[in-house]
Amino acid sequence: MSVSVDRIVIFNPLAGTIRMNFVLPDLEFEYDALEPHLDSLTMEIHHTKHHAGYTAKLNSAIEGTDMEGKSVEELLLENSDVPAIRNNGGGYWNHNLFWSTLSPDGGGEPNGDLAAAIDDSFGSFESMKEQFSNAAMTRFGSGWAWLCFSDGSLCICSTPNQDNPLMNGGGVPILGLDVWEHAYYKKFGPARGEYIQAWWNVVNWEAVSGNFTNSI
Ligand code: MN3
Repeated sequence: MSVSVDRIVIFNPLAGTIRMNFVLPDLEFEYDALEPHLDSLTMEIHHTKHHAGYTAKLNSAIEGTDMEGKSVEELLLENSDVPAIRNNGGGYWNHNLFWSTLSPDGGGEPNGDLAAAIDDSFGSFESMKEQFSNAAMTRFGSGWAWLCFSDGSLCICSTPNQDNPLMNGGGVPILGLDVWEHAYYKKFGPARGEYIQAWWNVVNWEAVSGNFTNSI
């Protein structure tokens, strides 16, 4: 699995136990670093309110249950029938992937093995980009678009809410785009298509290539 799970161990002197919690990861760049493509205020709210909220609610959902101590991937695979895990574990994992595949130095096209795999699976980078943008555009309501590795090739899909393909055997996501309105409405209003086009300029293909290598 390509996305690291950040956890801290807490010693609770009252309970006399050691508890493990999921931790909101820091971004590797400033909130305004993706301007003018993705705006600073949206990035800050998205990270400190939305992603932080999923993280806190995930920790609450597992506290004191036999789900404590599982990795987030184990929770998604084994416990996604629990709504609080599906929504908040999904939200936690999805945003970890999202931030890690963004960069102020992003955009352009991948190279190496990932570029070859995209050509094999979609014919060309442009064709993949078109299919991915279409999946993101046509996801009704809130959700995500995904580029996944599954059964030896790459595929594109979308999921509702904070679901992801790990939950339903749809493959291992190596790139995901958040199309919830909270991800774009302040800057783009209802123009989701403009947000999608802006986002391509900050995709960190080096990170996506690393995810691809780890998933095959
Ligand atoms: Mn979001």
